[in-house]
Amino acid sequence: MNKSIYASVLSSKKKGKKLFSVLVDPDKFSPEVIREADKARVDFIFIGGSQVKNGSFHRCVASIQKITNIPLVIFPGSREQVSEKADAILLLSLISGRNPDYLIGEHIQAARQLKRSKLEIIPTGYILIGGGKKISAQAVTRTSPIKSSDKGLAVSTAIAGELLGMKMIYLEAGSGSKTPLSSSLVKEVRKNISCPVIAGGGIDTPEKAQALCKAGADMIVVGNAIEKDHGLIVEIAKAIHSYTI
Ligand code: 1GP
Repeated sequence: MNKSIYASVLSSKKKGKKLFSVLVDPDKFSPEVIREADKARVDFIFIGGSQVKNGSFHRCVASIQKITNIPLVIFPGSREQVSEKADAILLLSLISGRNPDYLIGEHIQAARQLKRSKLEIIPTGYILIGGGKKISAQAVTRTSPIKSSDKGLAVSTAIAGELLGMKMIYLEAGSGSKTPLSSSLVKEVRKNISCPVIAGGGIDTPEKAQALCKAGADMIVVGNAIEKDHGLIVEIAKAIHSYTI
């Protein structure tokens, strides 16, 4: 039996090995991205998003599985994004927001299907960090992000998530954000919790990915930048996988 995805994340964290996940938006899916991810030995493919048209999600899951053996992890934008064909799902609770639908409501709607499925379920605290421009997750979820200058609130939110039993904390600067997470914020969160920290949003160079690894992120997620330039997958993978503490 394959080792569980969460167990492999924990084991990498213990060894100080940083992980790279490529995020696929099903509406913009290109098989070339998956082939490049294979070449670059990307650790996980994330699939999902907050504005995905329904049919494309399931078609895309099936297509990816035909091309690669890289574990496929659902990063759900809504309860419709559940597929038995994936390996795992991040059961995201938007703990930076106060919209009950994204804290627990969507989960209740999907609960029975998830319970019946063989998907590995990884409860994950999802924290939106805002800077300048409004990010799309903010509009979709009708919540306010935590200001990037408010490190204290970001840290307390991450601690609360971990105490509630969430197995990972995902710090999100927003899809296509002009400014990725600040290293100092990631550092503060890392210092105060012990579960794996995921960093995503606006990472578009190997240097930015490496800076967040240095700050303490255990996994880096990149979507938009690699859709525009597939060659970046290999470069960012090298930067992340060669990083040593
Ligand atoms: C978005 O964190 C992910 O939810 C990735 O963001 O598309 O900006 O890389 P980008």
